[in-house]
Amino acid sequence: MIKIYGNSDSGNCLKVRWTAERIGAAFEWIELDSFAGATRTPEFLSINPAGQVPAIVLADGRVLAQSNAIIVHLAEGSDLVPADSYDRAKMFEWLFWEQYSHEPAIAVRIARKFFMGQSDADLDPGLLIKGNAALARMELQLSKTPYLVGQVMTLADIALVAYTRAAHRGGFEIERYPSVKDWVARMEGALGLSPLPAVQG
Ligand SMILES: N[C@@H](CCC(=O)N[C@@H](CS)C(=O)NCC(=O)O)C(=O)O
Repeated sequence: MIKIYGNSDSGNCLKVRWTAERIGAAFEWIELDSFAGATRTPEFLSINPAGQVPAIVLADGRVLAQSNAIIVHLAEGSDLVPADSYDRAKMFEWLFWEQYSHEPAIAVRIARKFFMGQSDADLDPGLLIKGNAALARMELQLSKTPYLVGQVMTLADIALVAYTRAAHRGGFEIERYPSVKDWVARMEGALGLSPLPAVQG
């Protein structure tokens, strides 16, 4: 059985959980509070020296970290990875883009504003600009195709929906991106997720 070390508040970790569930992999979820330093203990550092979740331990003891590397490994050979080489490369285009141009703005703003309670005045204004640019990039694609790579759901959609569905927690207005909003609802339906509640106050 695969062990998944994760934090249920982390989109990077949830994308691993959703992929494992979707492909029907047997797994044990080990919850670690990354906000409280649980990824920096000697025990966890011996699993992932980078001190981050998600990390998985395969049945034979091999370890894998980095959310998008993990989901690619888990979903190999499934319908979440396009057979066509161009479409597969497009999926990777979105996965790399997610880690460089989406997650560092949207996930970071969610963490600082929603989980750490920082005020807008204390936040780097560049996070809002970069996050809105990422949402606009997604809107451009999703106004043309129902999923990021085209007509069917791939790992790109699972990876990108993790923080996009929580973007309002970071102060982003998803209503400004109607195709993204519709896609989030479509993805939540496909993954069996309830919409996240609006943020109070
Ligand atoms: N690029 C990594 C990012 C992983 C990451 O930032 N994990 C955070 C939780 S979302 C973490 O473990 N932070 C704890 C720490 O750095 O001490 C991935 O996609 O897996």
